[in-house]
Amino acid sequence: MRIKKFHGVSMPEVMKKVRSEFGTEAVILSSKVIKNGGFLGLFKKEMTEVVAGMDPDVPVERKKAIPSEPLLDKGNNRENQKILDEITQLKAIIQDGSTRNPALSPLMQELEQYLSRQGLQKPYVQSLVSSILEKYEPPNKRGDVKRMAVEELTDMLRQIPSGHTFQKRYIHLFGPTGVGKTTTLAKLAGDAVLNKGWKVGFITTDTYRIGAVEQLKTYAGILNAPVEVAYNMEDYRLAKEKLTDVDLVLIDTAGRNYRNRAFIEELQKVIDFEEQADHFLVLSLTSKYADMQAVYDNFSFLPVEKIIFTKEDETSTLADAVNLILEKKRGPAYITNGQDVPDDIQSMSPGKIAVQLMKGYTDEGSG
Ligand SMILES: Nc1nc2c(ncn2[C@@H]2O[C@H](COP(=O)(O)OP(=O)(O)OP(=O)(O)O)[C@@H](O)[C@H]2O)c(=O)[nH]1
Ligand SMILES: [Mg+2]
Repeated sequence: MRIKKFHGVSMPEVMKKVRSEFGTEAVILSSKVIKNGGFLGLFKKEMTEVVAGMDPDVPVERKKAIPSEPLLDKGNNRENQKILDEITQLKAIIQDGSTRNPALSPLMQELEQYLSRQGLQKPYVQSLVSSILEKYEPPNKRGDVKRMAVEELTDMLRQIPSGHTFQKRYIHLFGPTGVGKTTTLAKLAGDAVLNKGWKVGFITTDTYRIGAVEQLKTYAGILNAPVEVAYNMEDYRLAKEKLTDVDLVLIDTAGRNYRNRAFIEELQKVIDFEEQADHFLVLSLTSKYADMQAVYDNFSFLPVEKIIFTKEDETSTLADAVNLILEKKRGPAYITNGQDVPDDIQSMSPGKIAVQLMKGYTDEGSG
């Protein structure tokens, strides 16, 4: 590890120096305020001193070439015990597996641990913590830490377009089985009919699951909206022609195991992706992150602009939504939080997500 001291008049200034020399991988080992300069001990200026370290990329060959001098010295028991103790400590730190960085202030360590426990991926935890250290004076109250984290997280998420404004005439929903596509489509239709006074129509291409058409027809009946069923691309185009007098057409699709690319190819045979339409991928927050990534990746070559995350009420954290948004640079259009149509859906903004993720971080106590 390369270790170096950095100085500056403020923490943000020093952090900038650390980053420009050591990059984002730098580890802060300690920080303190020191007095510098002056004359005969007078007029000294306050400076911030940070000791930072960085792991240079040691090539594999060099690692092998380390001389084979014995680490433990045969005759010196006390010295040997000291080395063994240090190795044990290092092992414990490595096995801990958390992002705990003992060089950070206790409050910032606590923030790191909170975010990691929520399930936020390590690089995002680290970049959040370093932007806080870079931009603000070191916080000394939990309330301040929370406010800064919400602000920084909002900033990170704001780079990626989110929300939905009903600009396009067609809305398509795709996604794995049972994530809530049909229910969400009914919620969106409810919003358009009840709040905008629009006339809506549905097309369903889910001719696969028994009862799927009836399920949609039940919702459509309540909203007094027509339903067209499409078995193939020709039906799909005809259905659109039949619905020219409605303001918004909502298109439901069958839930399939989209970790398998073949199902996406099948989908392309029925849905026209060239169409000027909103294409939303629906993912349940109760599913495993690796599976969400795999499904997203399979859809990534299609014009899927945004993600709808469902079943927020069945999970304790939005961390995986944040991970996916930041990793794939695709924002959320909505988050749904219950089975009730049309109420249990929220348009998502970066601020709301940030507040949600930090809501378990209380102003007092630990956690
Ligand atoms: N808890 C909870 N349940 C939801 C939510 N959205 C949908 N559901 C429930 O999830 C189940 C499946 O919903 P559907 O809308 O049929 O899901 P789908 O994706 O259309 O399912 P397939 O068409 O079979 O792939 C139903 O019991 C819904 O009530 C939500 O936000 N929270
Ligand atoms: Mg369905």
